Amino acid sequence: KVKLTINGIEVEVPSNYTVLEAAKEVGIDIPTLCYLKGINEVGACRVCLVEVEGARSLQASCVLPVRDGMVVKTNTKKVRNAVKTTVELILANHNRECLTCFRNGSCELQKLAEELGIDEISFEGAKREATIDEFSHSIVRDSSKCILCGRCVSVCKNVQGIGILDFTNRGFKTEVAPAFGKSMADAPCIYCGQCINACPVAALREKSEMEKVWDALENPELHVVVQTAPAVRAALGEEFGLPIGTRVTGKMVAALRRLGFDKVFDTNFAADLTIMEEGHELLDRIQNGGKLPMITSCSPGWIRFCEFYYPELIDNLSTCKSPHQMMGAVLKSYYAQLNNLDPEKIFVVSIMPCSSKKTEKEREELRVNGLKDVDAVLTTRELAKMIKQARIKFLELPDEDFDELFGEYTGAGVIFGATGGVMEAALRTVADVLAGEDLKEIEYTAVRGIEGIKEAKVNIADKTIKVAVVHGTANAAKLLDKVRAGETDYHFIEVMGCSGGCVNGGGQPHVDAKTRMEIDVRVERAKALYEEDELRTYRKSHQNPMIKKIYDEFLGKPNSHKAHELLHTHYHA
Ligand code: HC0
Ligand code: SF4
Repeated sequence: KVKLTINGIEVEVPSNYTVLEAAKEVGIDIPTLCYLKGINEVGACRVCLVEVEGARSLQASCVLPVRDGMVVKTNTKKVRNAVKTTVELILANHNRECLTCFRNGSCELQKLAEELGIDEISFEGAKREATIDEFSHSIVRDSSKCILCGRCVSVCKNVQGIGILDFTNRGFKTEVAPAFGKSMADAPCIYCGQCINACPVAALREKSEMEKVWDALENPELHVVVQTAPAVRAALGEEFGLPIGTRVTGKMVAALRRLGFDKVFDTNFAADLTIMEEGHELLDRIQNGGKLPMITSCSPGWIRFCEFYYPELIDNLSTCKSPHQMMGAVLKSYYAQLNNLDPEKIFVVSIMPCSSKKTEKEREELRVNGLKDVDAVLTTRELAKMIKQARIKFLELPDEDFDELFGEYTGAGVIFGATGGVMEAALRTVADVLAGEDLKEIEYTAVRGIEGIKEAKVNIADKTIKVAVVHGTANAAKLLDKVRAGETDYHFIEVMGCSGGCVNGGGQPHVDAKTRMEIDVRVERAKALYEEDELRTYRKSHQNPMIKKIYDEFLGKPNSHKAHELLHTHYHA
C-alpha cells in the first residue's frame, strides 16, 4: 500500500495503482481520451494531466505510478488550461459535423468537450485531407474523425494479435490506417470490429445497412423476416439507458414487431440446429477417424483469421455454417414450403452483435441455389438506431414472445453468445447421445468465464472427451500454434474471434473508457445469457420440440444429405 495526497485529501491505495486510479478512490474523475484500461495505457493524448509537487512539468496520470508521500493536484488553473488547450487543438483538426455523425450522443470527444466547457475553438487550422474507406462490407474508416488516440491500433495488435491498423505517414499527415495505404477491404482484416468498439469517436464504424432494411420493410413484394443473435438481448437495453447486463429479450421482440417485420424469429433456434449438426459431426469424426481436433466455425471473424493466418487448420473446421446462416437457409426452404412463399421474395435480416457477419453473409460458398441465406445484417447499435428513428418507446414496451416455430429455443442456444457457450451446448447434447440417457449434470462450468484459454476433460460412458475454448484471436493463436505443431490431443475446440465471445462483439453498444475502468462488460452481459438459460424449460438442443419437428418433417437425420446441402459448407484459403 502507498499513501498519497490528491487535492488535499489523503488516500491509501495499492502500490500498483496509477494516479488516475488513485484519484477515483477520492471521487475524482480525471478526464481521459486515449486511455483504455488494459489495452491502451500510453499517456499519449495529454488529457489526463495532473500537477505533482516537485515535478517541473505536468504529468499524464494514466501512466503515472503512485508513490508514497506524493502530492497531486488535478484541478489547478495550470492543469485546466493545459487540458483545455490540448482538447481544443484536437478539435481544431477534427471534422466537427457532430449533428450528422453516427456517434452523435455516444462520442467520448463530444462529451469531453462539454465537460471541459469548451465553447469555442481558438485555433482554426488547415485540416488533414480526409480518407473515407468504405470498400469492405463490414467497416468504414473515416480519417476526418480520427483523433490519433491509438486505441484501435492497440486492440488490434495486442488483444487480437493482428496489427492491421497503425500510424502511417508523419507529422501533420499522420493517419491511422492499414499498411501501404491499403483499404481495409484488401488487408488481412478479420472484421471483428474490436477497433470500432475501442474508437472513442466515429473514425471507425460499421458499414450501415439500415437503409436497405427500411426499403425492404416498405416493399409490399417482400416477406421480411428478422432473427436475433443470442448476445443482442444482453446488450440492446444499454442503448436505452438500462444498466449493462440487463436482459431485454421480450422488449426486443416487441420492438421488432413494431418496426414492421413479418416474422420475428430467434437465431437461438438455429444455434440448437447447429448443435445437432456439429455434435453429430464431432461424434462421427471421433468414431470414424475424421480430422481432429474439430474446431467450431460459427464466428466469422475467426473463420477469416483461420483462412489468413492458419490455413493449415481449415480441414479442422466444422463444416457447419454459422447459426444465422443456417436459419436463413431453413427459412428459404422449409419455411417457404410450409407457407407457400417464393424463396426469392423472402428477405432475411439478422440482428447481430458482430461486424464480421456483414461480410460473412456475402460469401459465395454459403449460397444455396445461388440465393444468399441472409440478405442484411444489422448490428445491435443499428437496431437501436432504427428503434429510435421509428420513435418506438422501447422502455415502455411489453415483453412479447418470438413467433412460432423458429422462435423456439433452448438454454443451450442462448449461451452461444458467451465464450464457452457453444462448447457447453455441444457437450450437453454429445454427452446425452454417448450416455444414451437424459443426464442431469448439464452445467460445464470449466468452460465458462473470461480466462483466455480454458480446458476441460469430460468423461462420458467409457469415453473421455478433451476440449478447449479460446476467445480473442491473440489467445487463439497461442493455442493454435500448439495444435499446428501436433502438441495437443483435443477432440474439440471452440474459437470466438472476440474476447468474451459475441457479447463483446464489434457490433455491440459502445461502452466508454470510463465505464470500462469499473465494469467488465464481457462478464455482465454473459450473466444475462446464463440467467436466460436457467429460465428455459428445455436446456439441451436436442430437446427443442421444433428441432425434432424439422428433422422429422424435412431434414431427416443430422448430417443427412439434405442437411449437408443447406446447413454445411467448406472453406478454403
Ligand atoms: Fe454469435 Fe452465433 S453466438 S456467432 O457468437 O454460433 O454474432 O450472439 O449470432 O450465427 O447463434 C454472433 C452471438 C450469433 C451465429 C449464434 C453462433
Ligand atoms: Fe483489427 Fe479487427 Fe479492426 Fe480488422 S476489424 S482492424 S482485425 S481490430
